[in-house]
Amino acid sequence: MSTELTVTAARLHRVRLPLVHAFRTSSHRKTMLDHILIELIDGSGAVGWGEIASSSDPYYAPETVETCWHLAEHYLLPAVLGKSWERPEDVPQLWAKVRGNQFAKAGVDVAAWVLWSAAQGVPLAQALGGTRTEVTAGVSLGIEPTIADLLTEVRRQVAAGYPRIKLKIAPGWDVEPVRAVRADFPDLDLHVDANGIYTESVEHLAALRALDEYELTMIEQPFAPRDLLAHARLQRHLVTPICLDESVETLADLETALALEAVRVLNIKVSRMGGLTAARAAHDRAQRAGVPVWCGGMHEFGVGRAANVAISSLPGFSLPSDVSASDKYYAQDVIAPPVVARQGVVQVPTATGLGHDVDTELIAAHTVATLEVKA
Ligand code: OSB
Ligand code: MG
Repeated sequence: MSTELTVTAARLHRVRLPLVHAFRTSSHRKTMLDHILIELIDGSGAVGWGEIASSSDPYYAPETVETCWHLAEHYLLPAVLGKSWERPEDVPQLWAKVRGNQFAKAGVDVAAWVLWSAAQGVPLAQALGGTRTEVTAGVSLGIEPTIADLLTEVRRQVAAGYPRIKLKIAPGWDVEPVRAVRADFPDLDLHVDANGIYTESVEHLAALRALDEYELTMIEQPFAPRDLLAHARLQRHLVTPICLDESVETLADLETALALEAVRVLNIKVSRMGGLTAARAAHDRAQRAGVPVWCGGMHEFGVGRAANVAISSLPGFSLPSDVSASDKYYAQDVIAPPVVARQGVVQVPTATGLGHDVDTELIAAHTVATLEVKA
């Protein structure tokens, strides 16, 4: 069935939620997040929700909450409002002139997919071509004050049933925490994520090569995002597969990484790729190349989390995704029911569209800014 959709109004909500447990990466520490929830509203009054999950500061990616708001208000929504489209894949075409700004684009793209799948009467996962009825979740653990604190967190998450743990690392917090966790959990599916902090200095390379001893599933993004050659050089000396995250913002980035043999595993983030259309294309390309993928996260609120679950239902997502249950992150989530995991497994919703209700009262209670724009 082909339906034309026209978004006639849109709302932005800047929403602040506290994390249940402070999170530290190689670049920064955070205790609360401001994400921008987006409503796209069509002529019939139907609403599609999306989420801009940008960090507040430009340390993971160049975008911030303010740049995303600016892009949505002045470029992306004006490009979409009043235009008719048949499929969500048509929506990114409407802002094709806008370079970069993947996080801002992703929020609007997800809202378009949610609006469309609800209008079609199908679950978002099915609209994307997903085949899994459940997806396996891993947990990403930040840098903790001490090794003992880290071991407490690992024990807690393993006891909750999560089958894979990823540890954030940084120079000075790499071989030691990995050795400690490995000693207590010899068979755990374990990997590390450096968020691009290492260089090819003698000391850094020694630490990265020492990690090869611990049977990690992957080492994620050791070097700076644009330094694909450094990743290719390191991979030649490692048995452990290198996974790329920040380096891959576009399909062309993925193509280059494949050509350089800089990527053996791909972290596909809906936000970092600019939305579900691009994330699915990256999945398809990686599958053709025989590269396993998993879905990374940005501590999404429930709306973005539901989109991550949906994309993780595609067949090439063969490794556990960072789609832990809502309660790993937030005391109360913006969707009902929240995302739950049983023994590390999350069910893919069968309800149409997003597959969860959006809790507008909870959102209103945590909103710090709103904006409505009309065609
Ligand atoms: O590199 O995957 C990352 C959070 C903020 C910035 C970067 C990253 C992360 C995570 C969180 O690892 C994963 C999650 O949402 O559970
Ligand atoms: Mg990462």
